[in-house]
Amino acid sequence: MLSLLLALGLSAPVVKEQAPTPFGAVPSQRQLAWHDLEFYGFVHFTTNTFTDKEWGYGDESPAIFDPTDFDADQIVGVASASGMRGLILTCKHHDGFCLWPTESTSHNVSASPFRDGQGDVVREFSEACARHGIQFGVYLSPWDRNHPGYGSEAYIECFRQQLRELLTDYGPVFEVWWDGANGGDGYYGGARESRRIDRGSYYGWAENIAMVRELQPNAVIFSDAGPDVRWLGNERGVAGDPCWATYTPTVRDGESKVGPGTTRHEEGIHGHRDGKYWLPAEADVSIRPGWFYHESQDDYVKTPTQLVDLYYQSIGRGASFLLNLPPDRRGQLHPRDVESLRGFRGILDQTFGEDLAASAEVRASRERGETFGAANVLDEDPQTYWATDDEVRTASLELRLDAPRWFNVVSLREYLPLGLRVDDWALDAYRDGEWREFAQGTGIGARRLWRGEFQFTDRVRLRVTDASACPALADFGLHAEPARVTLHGAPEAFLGSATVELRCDRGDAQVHYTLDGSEPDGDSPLYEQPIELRQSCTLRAVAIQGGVPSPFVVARSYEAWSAATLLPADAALDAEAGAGLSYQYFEGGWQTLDQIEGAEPISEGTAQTVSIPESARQEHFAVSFSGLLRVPADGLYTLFLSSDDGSRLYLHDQLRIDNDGLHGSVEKLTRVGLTAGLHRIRVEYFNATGGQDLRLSWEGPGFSREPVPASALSTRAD
Ligand code: FUL
Repeated sequence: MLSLLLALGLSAPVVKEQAPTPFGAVPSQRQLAWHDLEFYGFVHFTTNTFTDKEWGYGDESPAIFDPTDFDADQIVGVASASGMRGLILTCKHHDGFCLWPTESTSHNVSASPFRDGQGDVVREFSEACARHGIQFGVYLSPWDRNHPGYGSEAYIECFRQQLRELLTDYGPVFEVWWDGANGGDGYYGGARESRRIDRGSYYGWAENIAMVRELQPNAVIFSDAGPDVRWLGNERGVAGDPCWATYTPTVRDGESKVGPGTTRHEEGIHGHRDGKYWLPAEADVSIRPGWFYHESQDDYVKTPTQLVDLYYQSIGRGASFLLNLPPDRRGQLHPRDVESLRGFRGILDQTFGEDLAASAEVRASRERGETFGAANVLDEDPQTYWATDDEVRTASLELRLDAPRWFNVVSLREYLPLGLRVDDWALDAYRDGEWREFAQGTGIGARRLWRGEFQFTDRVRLRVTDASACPALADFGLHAEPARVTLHGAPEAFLGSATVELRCDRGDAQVHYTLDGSEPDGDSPLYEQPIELRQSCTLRAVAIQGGVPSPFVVARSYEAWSAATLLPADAALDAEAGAGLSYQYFEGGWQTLDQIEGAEPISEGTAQTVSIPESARQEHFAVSFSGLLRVPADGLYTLFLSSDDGSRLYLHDQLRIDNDGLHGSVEKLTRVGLTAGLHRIRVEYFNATGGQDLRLSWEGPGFSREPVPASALSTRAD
């Protein structure tokens, strides 16, 4: 053919190399668009904001929904300034109150004083999203604790009408969010009873999905079962490492079929390498312990540093990051949440504002011709990628920078339309005449962020060490986080005096600090040697590079204690019966530990550590542990209690940690001076639905933080 063309004097057509064939499950167009969002928010707002609850029972009067200064633009403006590309509003939470004037039930915003009964929160919200150029999504709880017909066909009609209204009247919707908490006790139009439904079949999911497809073909649907985006099984916002975008949801024992709330969601954290579907993970978490606003949690807003960690633990592992921002009773985001988001954004902007690889030269060990050349990983175009010939399973890409640079973040992306191809990889830096490996990992997918110790080099290499199909990589970037100071040595509480050491992760930065809690700057004392602390104080330190202070400010309060304040061991308790603690196990639906009082235990036993007994069911149970804590030496101890949902810890029958309430995994601590010997301890815990977690750890004189071991626990003889 070619010779024929030449003979005829015609030039040969430009033959582009053929693209590799896709491997395994691949994303749909709507999923590809969703991957681009990466970071978006939840807004939990309803009657719960005014009753101070996490789950309304369904009997709340609409009269209480009365925000004093609702401002959708404030909420959406803050979200968009923090980098969110969409917001999902709880149009209806489990209590059934609808934030729009729906025709489906009178239990809605038009029966409230908000805008004199003429208001529509969903409209104000969706319009504010459009004004700020971010996408709008809907949370519509399948469970409805208000509706009289919940459990029968009548409610399904109502649910579908609500869905139809939300998907028809409020413009484009990017995500429909279906929760798995389904069925249980509620008001149900006055019946006040418990209603169980078959989660797999009751809602007729196939028809609901078809309705979303018909009315909003570009919207993705979220649930633990997908079909487009999956829950990853915890509400801490942390994806597994690796977190494959491919997944095959399977039903839990006792459930009829795959649907929201029926799956083995614990498998969502890693996904399945050979999963049947492209069903990527979404990592959801609240900026506060609760999903709704509670004034009592104003001191527990996640810090910028914690939010940045979550960014790497979600987006950095290929999941999306869904961060909840709960408006307060004014109907706006609280100043502390706003401040934290600003700090978070500042850190990310400084980190990702410059790609140190952008002007590098790039070479590949193998290339699939010019169209799929190595340079594609450096251009800004996500549609171009580097690939190798089909049979290649190991290959490398080298970046040569114009001069040695500091970096501690590496960003990688696969070209998703061709599926997940890379299994294992490693990163090397060229230093002192040789390649040195500084990282390795499994899986790349939508985005893989390696973050670790600073490297200083002008040559960086990615090695694909194993792949299931020839690699196809769209992005390879290098970034430097602002410098960060860490504190070492002195514990947060000490007897007498203690010494603290300040370390900075960048050799080219200087550290300045204050001891009176004030903001440190270049005029504050320069850190030169370890600081001796003799009294309670708040230490704040910052790294300054080239005159610019880092947005990472480290702050810690230290307490100086005296020996006279130690809590004495209970001399009457020197009889120990055996290792571990006694426990009682309860079953039932609760929102707080107070409600368990007086309940009869279903079983009793001995537990080696404070953790959820293996025999416990998935949801709606409680456990109470009691016995003795053996304290090895006089001194200061910190006890940390982490739980999802609520927990409490008592020492000598005195409440020391109150971590009660419905919430995701939250850790609280108590610091206490104890003398050596036996101290009475009790821990109470309950789980409603969703993720579950219970951990007790401690640190004390001579040992750093560890789970409280069985050897420090004993049952009581009496
Ligand atoms: C959970 C719900 O029960 C919580 O209230 C919250 O809406 C969260 C995002 O999903 O399972």
